[in-house]
Amino acid sequence: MRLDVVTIFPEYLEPLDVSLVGKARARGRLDVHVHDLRRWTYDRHNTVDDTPYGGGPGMVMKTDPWGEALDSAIADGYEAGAHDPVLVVPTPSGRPFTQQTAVALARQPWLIFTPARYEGIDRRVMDEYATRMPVHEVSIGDYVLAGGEAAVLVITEAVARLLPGVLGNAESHRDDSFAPGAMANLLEGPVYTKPPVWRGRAVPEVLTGGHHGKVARWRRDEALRRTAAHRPDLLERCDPAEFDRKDREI
Ligand code: 6GU
Repeated sequence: MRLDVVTIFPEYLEPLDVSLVGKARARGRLDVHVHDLRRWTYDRHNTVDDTPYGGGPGMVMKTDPWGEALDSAIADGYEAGAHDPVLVVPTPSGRPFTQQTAVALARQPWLIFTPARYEGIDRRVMDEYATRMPVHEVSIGDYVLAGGEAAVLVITEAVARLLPGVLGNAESHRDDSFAPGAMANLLEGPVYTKPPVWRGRAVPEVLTGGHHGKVARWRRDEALRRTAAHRPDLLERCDPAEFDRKDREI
């Protein structure tokens, strides 16, 4: 997968060299290109923003630097043999970014991120690129960040770990909170490892008993308990008949 990021803070994307995403790059699963938006400015102050038409507070990012930066990144990508770019626009006014979005983006060969600062990018930029490629405006939650760069890191990590050959164990995202399947819409319950007793606290007996059916049912019940406590809204999406069916298997 090719990733392009156009930003006025290229150094903000340095964590993409680290950890899982860094490994995905080292293994050749991810090809990351970070571009400095200010390269596409021609005045002494490298201006990327201006006052909003119609008045109001804050500044709006200008059309020309974005247009030139995106044209350049797109041309580079095509020259390198990439196909079918998808534009991912982080914005608090986007559609919610969910595990479903991550799965959909992980299937794409090429993502171009446009993290903005200030009050956002002049609308005409995305209207223009939407005529050439899919444009997904996404929000990572109901709060306001100072800019989209942190959202790019979040989205990239969620997507990269889904790419084939990136996670050590292909099974490790099967039981993820929000992964599709029997545990869909449930949060993951508690986990334990050695030693069997720590500061007088023993690991739940069922986990050391070797009965896989009982373990599965215990994990499901703990997941339900945790979901009820932390995300009661998710329980409404569960189908109790599905649990009954699973229980009969055990
Ligand atoms: Cl994607 N960007 C910004 N600036 N704020 C956000 C966000 C994105 N998602 C939630 N808040």
